Amino acid sequence: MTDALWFDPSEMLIGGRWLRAAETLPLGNPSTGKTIAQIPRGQARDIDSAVAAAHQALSGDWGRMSALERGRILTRIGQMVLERVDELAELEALDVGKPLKQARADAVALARYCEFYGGAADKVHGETIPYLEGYTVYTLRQPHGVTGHIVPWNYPMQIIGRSVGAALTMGNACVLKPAEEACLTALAFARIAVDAGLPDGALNVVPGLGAEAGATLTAHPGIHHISFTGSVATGRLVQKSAGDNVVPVTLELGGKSPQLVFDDADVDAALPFLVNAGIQNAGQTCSAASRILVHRAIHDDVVARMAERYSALRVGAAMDDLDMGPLISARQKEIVESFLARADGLTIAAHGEIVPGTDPDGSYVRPTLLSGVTPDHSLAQQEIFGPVQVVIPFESEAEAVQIANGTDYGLVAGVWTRDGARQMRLARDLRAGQVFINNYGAGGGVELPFGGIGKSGHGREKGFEALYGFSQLKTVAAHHG
Ligand code: TXE
Repeated sequence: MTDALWFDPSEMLIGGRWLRAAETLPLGNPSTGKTIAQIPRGQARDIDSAVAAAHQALSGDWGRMSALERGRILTRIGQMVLERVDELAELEALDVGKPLKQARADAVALARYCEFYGGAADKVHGETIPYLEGYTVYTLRQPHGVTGHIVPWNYPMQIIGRSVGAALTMGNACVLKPAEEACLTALAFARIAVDAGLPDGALNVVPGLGAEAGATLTAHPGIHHISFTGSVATGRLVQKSAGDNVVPVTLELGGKSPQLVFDDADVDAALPFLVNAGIQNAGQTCSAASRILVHRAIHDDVVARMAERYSALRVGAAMDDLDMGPLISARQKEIVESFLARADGLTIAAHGEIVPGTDPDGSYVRPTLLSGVTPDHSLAQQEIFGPVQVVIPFESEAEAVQIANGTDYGLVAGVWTRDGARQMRLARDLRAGQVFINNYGAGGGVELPFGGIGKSGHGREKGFEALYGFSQLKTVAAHHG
């Protein structure tokens, strides 16, 4: 076991108790390919116990707690996360393979979610509605009950912050199934939450395989809401399970997000955003800007300047804290390489460099910038989930919008132009849950509602919208004469 571990990762949290599962799974370090820990392989019976514990929490202290008190606990968790930012960053870097400074930013974001939601807990109000004479009508926002959270491996801390943080704020009791590839910070977060005074059963964490613990959780009749972040294929299964139990589901399924660069853009300002939004977390970011659409008049110049940045990128072990780490797994590396094998006929504008001395068993790939790509090419249509960006030229605003909207996805879009009217037109016309104008926030913005259109999913997380999503509205009509 690695020195960075200050707890036993083979234990899961159910009803306030740390328990061992009947079986464990090896957890790999993507930088070295070595096993760093054994984690629980949660089974159906563990999920059953976790759901039962969550129900018990709702009928106990947690269910009776005021919004103010819930907010205080969330705020306390946020403070304790901040105190342990470096430890959490180290765990995330080891587990996910992201460079330390990126892992640290995720830990700070987790704290920020807890602070934001802690402060918001008592600020979600209902309304009074004028109705018939002799009536008083008002609305109440109440928790769904038990919420199931399926979290992927790419941003465990941020996704736990935005989904579990918001669900707890509204008084739900949560069952969290982190990804089998990366669950250390989920377990660490749970330990911090318990230390901060979160009542038993309000948060239960059962690591395990998607097809076992994950599928049991999403199909469980005792769950009242499901929040899922992951692939489209698994999202479909999750939505079917939610349909069988007739419960609401929030799906965040990734994307093929574009940044549009017009010929009046401030290219100097755009450049760092264009590149970083493609290679951040080795491109394994749902809102990665994997397509760069550039006006023909400045296309060659932008490609050359992006290529210059690509050539300076250095890839290495997470702990070496370079520009990019490895991919999460050998499997993800195979997926990315199979996409690159289809790049025949495209121009490789530039590569980054894997620094000498990296472990041959780590899942490293070179960041790759491709130009000369047509909008219908599979590399311009499908989510690669690796450090690969395609540059596509356009002639007019109308064509840019058509290309930008021309995939199955619609998560985020970025627009670089100084023309204010064009900014407004594109904000209206781009098919995306978030539009950034003269900036691009891959994964950022705790306060900013976030979610997709089309195959990117549905439902909104982050900001106050998440609090509405993690609660249900009740209308009370009182007749008093
Ligand atoms: O995803 P899965 P994977 C995309 C990305 C990537 C691809 C495959 O394109 O290359 O998906 O990644 C749990 N019932 N994204 O295989 O299978 C699983 O245990 C319930 C985009 O990792 O969707 C994990 O916790 N749960 C993305 C989570 O689902 C199940 C983030 C994600 O796994 C399950 C990750 C089942 N039947 C991948 N099967 C984003 N939107 O950011 C698996 N899981």
